[in-house]
Amino acid sequence: MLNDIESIKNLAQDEIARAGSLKDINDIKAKYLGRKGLLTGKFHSLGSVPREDRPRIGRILNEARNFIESLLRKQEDIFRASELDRSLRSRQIDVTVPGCFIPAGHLHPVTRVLDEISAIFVSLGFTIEEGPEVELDYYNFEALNFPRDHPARDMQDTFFISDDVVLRTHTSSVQVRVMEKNSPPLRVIAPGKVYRCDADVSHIPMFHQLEGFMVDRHIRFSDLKGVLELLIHRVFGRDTSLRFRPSFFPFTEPSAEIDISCVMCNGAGCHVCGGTGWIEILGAGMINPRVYEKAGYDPERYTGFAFGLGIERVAMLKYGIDDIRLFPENDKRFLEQF
Ligand code: FA5
Repeated sequence: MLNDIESIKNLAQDEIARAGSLKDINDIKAKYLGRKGLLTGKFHSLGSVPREDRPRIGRILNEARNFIESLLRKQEDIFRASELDRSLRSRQIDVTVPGCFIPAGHLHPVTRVLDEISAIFVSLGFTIEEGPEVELDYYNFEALNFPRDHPARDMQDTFFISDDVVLRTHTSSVQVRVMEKNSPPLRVIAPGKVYRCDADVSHIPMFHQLEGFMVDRHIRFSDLKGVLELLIHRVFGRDTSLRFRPSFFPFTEPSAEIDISCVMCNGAGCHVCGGTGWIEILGAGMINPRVYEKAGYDPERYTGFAFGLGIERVAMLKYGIDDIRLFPENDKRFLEQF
């Protein structure tokens, strides 16, 4: 028995020394120490050893098992370490390879101007409201004192969805919606997209407007002038002058179109301002009492002003762009310049 144990130990030691992989180690473990392994077999035949020799033989068997197990563990550790080393080497990162350039995006110039102007009004205590772009004829025209057959409807080049539904042609459509839900005092801006069947170097079919209106007791035309002057000075600088020209909108009375001194030539006259030194920038006026009637306000009690600003026009002047159609094109060569 002792000779058998000694030769099993030596055989196992030889095989472990010759093992070439983790798989070999597992096979050797099964061959000697597995359920039907050579050394395990000797444990099973311990019963046939004379009783007085059993403790000694048992101890020798245990020592043989510990010996084989420790050789197997050692060899297994060596194989695992070299496998890890191999896989780390194959995944090595070359820190000298040039990186991939991920260009950082930025806001569209129209969004920038819209945000800048909105922030000015928020600092004056105005709140921001939104209205639907697919709008009822009622809010876009009727409630703003454009009766069905009014010729001023033609000025707006409307896209009709049905007889009673349009793509809103201006953000003035938000006025009566807000008035219906709130009582004065009101200080509101309503920025957003509007649509007109209109396209040339200074007109596009989808553009942005920012509506502003203020309704309270004793609001006067001079309040409108003060607010617009502050706006223009903040956006274009304090040297920019404003000019109010009489105009017509069915929903304001009196109405005005507001020009600013040309920011390209400082009012001297150039191709951008057509040699006049002035550029039209927005429409405005005192809210027509007929609009208050639609909203259920008492026109004897409240007065207010409203104005509507074309955002792309402001962006054109601010950034010196001579073709409005560049804004919706989204050509990166254009957008990257901002
Ligand atoms: C209006 O839309 C009125 N709702 C403005 C208003 C509001 C007046 C409140 C009184 C009180 P108008 O049609 O002029 O007005 O348009 C206002 C601005 O929108 C213009 O000054 C211009 O800057 C811009 N705009 C008009 N049509 C286009 C277009 N097709 N493309 C780009 N900008 C445009």
